[in-house]
Amino acid sequence: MQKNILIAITLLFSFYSLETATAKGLTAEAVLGDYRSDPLFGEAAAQKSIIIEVGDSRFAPQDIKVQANLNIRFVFTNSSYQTHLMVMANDLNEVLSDQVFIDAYLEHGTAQVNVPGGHSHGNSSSDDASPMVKLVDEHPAVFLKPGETKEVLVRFTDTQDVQLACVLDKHHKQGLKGVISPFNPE
Ligand SMILES: [Cu+2]
Repeated sequence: MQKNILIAITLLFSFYSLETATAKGLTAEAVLGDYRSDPLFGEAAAQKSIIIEVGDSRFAPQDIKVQANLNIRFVFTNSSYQTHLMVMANDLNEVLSDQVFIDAYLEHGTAQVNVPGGHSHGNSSSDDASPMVKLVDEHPAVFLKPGETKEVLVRFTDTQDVQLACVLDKHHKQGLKGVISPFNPE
């Protein structure tokens, strides 16, 4: 009888100390490793942020200089009454002629489910605050309904100029077109 109580007390203490030890060692780093340097760690992976306000016939800034080989976070806010699909490409015509690419964003935009609290879920994360770092060849894009703010993480691997434009309803011809110029630091 007494032996059982002793065992019970011993077990209780060992559980207690085990729990305490685990709680003390339980940091984000212990679970996730060096997550801050993980390129998939979204916002934390951005080394620079650029805020772009999209209007009806122009966006600002429209002439953007970025350092090459850095993760640049582009945050777009649509302050117009129209829907825009802002895309980056070395050759904008490649995107304009790629209706499948454009349609994927349009469908996603309408199929999007809004959850109370403002967080949105879609069945594709291609234009959401996706934690993926995009390359120019992948044609980084954000689909923006009026009033929406969305972001995309991009890395420019060379210093070739990149076109940034809305590819919907010929908006690029109405002024929604600009240039991103990557540079290498001296
Ligand atoms: Cu547009």
